[in-house]
Amino acid sequence: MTDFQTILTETDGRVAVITLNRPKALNALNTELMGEVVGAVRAFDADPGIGAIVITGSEKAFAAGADIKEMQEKDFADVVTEQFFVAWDELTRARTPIIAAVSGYALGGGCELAMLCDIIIAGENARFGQPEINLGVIPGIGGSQRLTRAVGKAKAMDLILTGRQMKVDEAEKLGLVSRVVPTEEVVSTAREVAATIASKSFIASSYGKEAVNRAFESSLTEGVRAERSLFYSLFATADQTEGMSAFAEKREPNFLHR
Ligand code: CO8
Repeated sequence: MTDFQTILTETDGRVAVITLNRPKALNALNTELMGEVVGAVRAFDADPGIGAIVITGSEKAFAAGADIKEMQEKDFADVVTEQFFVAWDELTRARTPIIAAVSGYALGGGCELAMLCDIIIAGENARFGQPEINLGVIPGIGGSQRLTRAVGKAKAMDLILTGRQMKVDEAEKLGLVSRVVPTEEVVSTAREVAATIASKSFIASSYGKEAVNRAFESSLTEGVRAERSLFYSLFATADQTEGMSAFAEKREPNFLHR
């Protein structure tokens, strides 16, 4: 995977790392960057050697939002005909767990990108917010929906209607972020979490992800039914046999991965 203009990619064992790399624009998300991130995630998700993906930015900015200078000239017909930013939805179809390692600004589309990921590891300097209201618009990459489901109506209304930035302690208290660590340890912690996830059975981790995501999209009864069906089907895998045998034999499991 080479020839990217706006991101850097690397792999470390079964972990893939995608680093947003538009430092002069605080990693503002333009169409090119979206295409590259989505393409890289698609490729890593199809790679049997990869078990978890980390998406990160710089220490100053995970991403300061959609690229305002790119959006500035667009009118209604442009955004409708281009299906502007719809491609980000593809991240939700990745089976591989994705971890956002967030330092600095995660605003607008940056906050939405973090919320498109499965786990958010945040640095002490992280700032989350949906400031689109200051530009005369509202979130457009799922922010009004995912933020509301993540933190509830009261806080989502507050953040989306005032456009204020939220410090990391508030984000952690609200359950938006999974862990807060010193800023300089964000990427290393995310890599460690990713390596831990990548060491498990891939089928089990992707089903675990699917089951949790189902909670966001269905009723409790339907979600529990979906979980049960995923749970039962794992008993058809060699990884279930291996995992339970390893426990009984007091040894580490050797999962097939995929
Ligand atoms: N877009 C484009 N350029 C940006 C962006 C952005 N979102 N954010 C920062 N930049 C650029 C600045 O223009 C500046 O460039 P230059 O040096 O050429 O002037 C450079 O990055 C550095 O920025 P600042 O000088 O402003 O840095 P500061 O440290 O002073 O401030 C802030 C940092 C507070 C993050 C500030 O840059 C800021 O407020 N940025 C905009 C934040 C924002 O409003 N984000 C929301 C964007 S809208 C959005 O995300 C909507 C998504 C939904 C679209 C879906 C369509 C369907």
